Amino acid sequence: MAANGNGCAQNSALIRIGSRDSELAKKQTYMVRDALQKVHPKLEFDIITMKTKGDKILNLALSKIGSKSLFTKELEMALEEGQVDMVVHSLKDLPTTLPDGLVIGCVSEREDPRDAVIMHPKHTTASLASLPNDSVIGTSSVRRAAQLKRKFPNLRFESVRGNLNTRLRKLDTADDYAALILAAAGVLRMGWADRISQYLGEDECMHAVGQGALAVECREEDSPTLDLLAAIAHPSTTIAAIAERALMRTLEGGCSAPVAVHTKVTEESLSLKGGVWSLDGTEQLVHSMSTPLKIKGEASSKEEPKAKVTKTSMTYCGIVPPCGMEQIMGRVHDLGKSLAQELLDQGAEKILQAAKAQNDAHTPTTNPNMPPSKAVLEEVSKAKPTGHWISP
Ligand code: DPM
Repeated sequence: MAANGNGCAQNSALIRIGSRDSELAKKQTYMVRDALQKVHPKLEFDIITMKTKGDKILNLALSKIGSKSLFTKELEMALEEGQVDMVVHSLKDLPTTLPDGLVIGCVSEREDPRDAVIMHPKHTTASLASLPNDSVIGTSSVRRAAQLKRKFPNLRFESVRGNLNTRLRKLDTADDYAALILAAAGVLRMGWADRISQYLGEDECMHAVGQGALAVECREEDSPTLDLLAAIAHPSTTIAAIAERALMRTLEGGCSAPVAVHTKVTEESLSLKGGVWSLDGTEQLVHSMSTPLKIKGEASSKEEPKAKVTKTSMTYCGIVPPCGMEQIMGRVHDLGKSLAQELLDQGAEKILQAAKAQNDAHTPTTNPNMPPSKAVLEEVSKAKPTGHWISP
């Protein structure tokens, strides 16, 4: 909500929502705005769009830029400075540690979290298994490439940049790629369901942490905005999001590390499967764990969150727990951490460190969790702002 001079929220009928300005990002922001409008018909919402560093750097692969908040930083600064009251992100683009003073006020219902195959028009009846040897698959995700190289060693994987519209145009109007791998969620939200030839199952390609869910970030002290967001929080998606992010945070994985998950939330239990891969997919560690969700005396996972968040005393990997579900969220957070610890005990650290070192060998950045080095920034300043980075 509108901030006054000292950064505190005050009651105001106009809510300003920050968003990246790609078509998908705006579609996602409209979804959140419409949900809020439905619950709060009297309020007025304004959407303010901006470009992020990730939208401007187009000549480097995601894993090579080496900054964790590539798609979020400029928006978070606007939030901190009180220019906007909330920001809508794809949850998977939000680092597991947020800047001080900011929280994820709510996670909305997850779209299909799987990855999908979009074929070149000449291959529409094919599947990854039936593509000719040495076909080139476009993806900038080391997570997808590692898992799919393992499964389909006869295919080649190459980076593709640009937002969803740009990528699809690159696929359709040239012969560079036989297919693209994209998150089904983005493709579906763009209204391109008919372009999906194949959904990848957990045995082929486990999805990214947070994939398919939207997160709304706000200032932790802004109780009126937290109250608004509580009304659109989705409990079972929040359960999955917290468990997955706890796993990622404990593994210290980022965009440069092949880390993937598969999560099942029912009324009774949460099952989380997590995996890490070497960049070429030859090494793999996968492990699963589950925990009951219904414990006597606790709110059930399906229970509607009660509105009115008075104070955010505790967050889990930056996420404010839906009201009355603090205990459950604490337990699913512990599950994500335990699963990561199990993977670390089995040797995940060595695999992840080797993957990061291999990435760094091709880039001047030494630590993928650090901001880009001077050499990378020089490359960035040379990059022509011809479009955006990826999708949202
Ligand atoms: C992150 C990754 C990618 C995005 C890495 C990964 C995909 C990069 C690529 C962290 N963010 O998934 O392993 O394929 O080159 C992104 C997309 C969405 C959010 C697009 C996509 C839309 C889906 C969603 C980019 N971020 O993955 O196809 O809401 O989850």
